[in-house]
Amino acid sequence: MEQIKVIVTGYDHYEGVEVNPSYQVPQALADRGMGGLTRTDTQLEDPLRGVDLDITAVTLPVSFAKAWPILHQAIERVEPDLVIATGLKRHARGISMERCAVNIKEVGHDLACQDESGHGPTEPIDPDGPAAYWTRLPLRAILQEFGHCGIPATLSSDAGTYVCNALFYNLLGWATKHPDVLAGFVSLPMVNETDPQGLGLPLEQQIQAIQEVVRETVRYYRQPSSSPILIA
Ligand code: PCA
Repeated sequence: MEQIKVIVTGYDHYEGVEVNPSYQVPQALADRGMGGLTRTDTQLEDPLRGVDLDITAVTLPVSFAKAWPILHQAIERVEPDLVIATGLKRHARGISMERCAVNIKEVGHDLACQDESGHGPTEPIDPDGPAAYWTRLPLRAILQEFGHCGIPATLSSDAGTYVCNALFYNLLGWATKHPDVLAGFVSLPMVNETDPQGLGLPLEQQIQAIQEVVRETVRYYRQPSSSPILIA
């Protein structure tokens, strides 16, 4: 049986957020695996057939300095085939499939660096790095599958300028030297059962969304020509 190792990441505590889906969703995948996921499109063969899927959840601190080194250590330990990072995008209504990571971090998110207007300096993440990296996840196939399952989602060109984007940028920079590994970032909305304004999606639907991301990424990993990566 072919073993495929997956790391799914999220964050522990995020200021002012009671239930952080990016903590809950990776844990649920590590506990349940793909259990309970039923296929809606019977024309495609299930890419998980004959696969021993090993899912590791990694919880990261919301810290520019610490998030990537901790994920990097986990990658060296697990030697994954796929890395799917997640984070919370507070004002999103559905799942945001992130196309690219940009070489910018707004240090002003750190309260200690803010000026009176609440802003701080903007810096490159890697002064010698490219302006952006494209995701390595098959976004078109994933969005099609979301359509079949009725999961609200959009393409996004912007994971922000905070820790999520910096982690995404560092991850994709690492992936350029490891072309066999597929890696990308998915932003999750609030859990609507716990959001005061009911914004976002139910936790179970967010878990299902990341299960679909894993499944379609495994399909692409096993048959690279089967699901184009959408970058435009
Ligand atoms: N969202 C923040 C950091 C942690 C998270 O879940 C961001 O958008 O960068």
